[in-house]
Amino acid sequence: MKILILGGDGYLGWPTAMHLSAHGHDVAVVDNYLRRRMSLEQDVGPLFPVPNLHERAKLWREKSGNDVRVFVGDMNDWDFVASTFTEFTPEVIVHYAEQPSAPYSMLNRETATLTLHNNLGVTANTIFAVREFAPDAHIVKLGTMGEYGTPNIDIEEGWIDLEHKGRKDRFLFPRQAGSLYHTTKIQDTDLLWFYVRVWGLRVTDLMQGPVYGLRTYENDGEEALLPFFNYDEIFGTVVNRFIVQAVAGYPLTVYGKGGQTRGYLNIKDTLNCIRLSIENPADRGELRVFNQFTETFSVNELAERVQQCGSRNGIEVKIEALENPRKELEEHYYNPAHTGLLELGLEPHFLTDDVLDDMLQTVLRYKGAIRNDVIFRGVKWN
Ligand code: USQ
Repeated sequence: MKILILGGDGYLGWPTAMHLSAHGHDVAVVDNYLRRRMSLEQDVGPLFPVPNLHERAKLWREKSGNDVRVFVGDMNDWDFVASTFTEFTPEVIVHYAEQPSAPYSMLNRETATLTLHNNLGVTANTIFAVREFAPDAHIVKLGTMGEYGTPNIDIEEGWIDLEHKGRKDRFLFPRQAGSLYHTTKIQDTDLLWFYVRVWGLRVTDLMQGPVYGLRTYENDGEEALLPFFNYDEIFGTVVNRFIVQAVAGYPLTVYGKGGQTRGYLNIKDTLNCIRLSIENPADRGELRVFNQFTETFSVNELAERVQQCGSRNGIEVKIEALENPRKELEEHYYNPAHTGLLELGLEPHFLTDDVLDDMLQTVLRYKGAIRNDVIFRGVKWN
């Protein structure tokens, strides 16, 4: 299939491009390098330098013999959107092109409005472009498990059947996010659902949990093809951060009581989930929702696992409970359904000791590049 990946430069975008290309699809990537610019602006950066998209596409061509086309531009700019869609004519659009950081969205008014404009503007332009240039295309949109928040009831897979005063109907599962970034993902879902109803779009909305890892089948640990790997407070996510902190000898930064529980997945499973969603598309007029994670952990459990990983590898790892800069429940019920992707054939790669050890060994190669000053800044929610 002809697949256009929006946000092809990001942590997941480029690995997805190589994965789909390796599986025989005709892939193009779009990015305006927003993530790189935001990192520079905040004086943070990935653990190791990442070649730009043209360079990565060249490296991938040498390795696989496959072409990945590169479009550099802003999906908020309609002229760019129109020319990209007319030139490439996608059958599938994978939409990762969002400001992905909760702390960044909570820094100040400017970062909040950038998050709103970028995330909602790109989603709206994607919808309009599909309607105008690729009406039968399938939109595969990255949402987040954070859309649901942490309600005191079981979380269903996207939808809930309600009975009220003797009558029944089906609704999107209630959503109440914990950051502005996560809130824009709720708004994306609402936009998509509206246009699914009025224009009969074909959409899969993937409620993804925090992703970890570096190694994919396509990069096989090869340095120049590794993903953009952030470990700073703004753009790094908890498992990747804890591994880097362990290597740096920095006490693991558990926020508050550490009972915050989320659904996690290996980067390899993100790629498989995206491919399975593409190869088994949603119907026209369907908003299909999958909860995309493979296992749940609390922050305390993750910290202990990383501490044990340190001891196996001869590194003493300390854990430090910090005052939580975020506003979130630190002890809560969490039981989300996640059967849809397993039914499509997902075979999970769990967070085993081997996976943790492999991550730690990879990060050890870059120990000298770790900047302790970016690990914790304490971006406060209020
Ligand atoms: N946490 C710590 N210490 C840290 C970093 C995080 O205790 O040093 C805690 C946070 O307070 C939170 C949990 O770990 O309770 C997860 O935080 P995170 O920074 O790994 O993830 P989050 O901000 O929720 O966002 C990340 C991605 C986002 C994606 C989301 C999925 O940045 O793009 O949507 O994971 S989910 O968490 O399910 O909403």
